[in-house]
Amino acid sequence: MTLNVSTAARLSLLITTCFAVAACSEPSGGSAASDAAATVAVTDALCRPTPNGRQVTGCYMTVTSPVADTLVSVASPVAALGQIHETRMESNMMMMRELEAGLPLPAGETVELKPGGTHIMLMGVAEPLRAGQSVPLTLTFATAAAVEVVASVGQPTVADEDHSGH
Ligand SMILES: [Cu+2]
Repeated sequence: MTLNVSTAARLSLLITTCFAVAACSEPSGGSAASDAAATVAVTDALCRPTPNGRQVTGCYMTVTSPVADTLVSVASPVAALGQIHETRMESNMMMMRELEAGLPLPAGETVELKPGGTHIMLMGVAEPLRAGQSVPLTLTFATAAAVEVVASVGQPTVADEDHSGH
């Protein structure tokens, strides 16, 4: 709950700052407007509860960028490390691999991070994550401004087999 409140406060501060900047630069041209239009939309953020005794979990969300961009990293205060993983079949085995160059976001296309596909992996999760909690995530992009979201903790509704390797 503390995290929720402080994240909300920071977000509203961010929004206020954006409005102030847009208002100041409005007479000089459209650059502020196009920056605002390039904001990446992130919805449906969800992190799985951590399995007993494990400090690793997967997070899922949908990401839509109005212009071509790349999701380059994801960080969270609850985890030592965040990685972007893809899931692939190799020799009939489901393998996960870090997307070291990030996840491409084609212009205007909704990119789904979901079980069995591309996902966020949080590692070094110090405190166990339980259903009903929330997890702040900061997404960093190659071009667009970073986006902060609060993921809820729960089981995804879709079939999942992607974390058998962890
Ligand atoms: Cu993974």
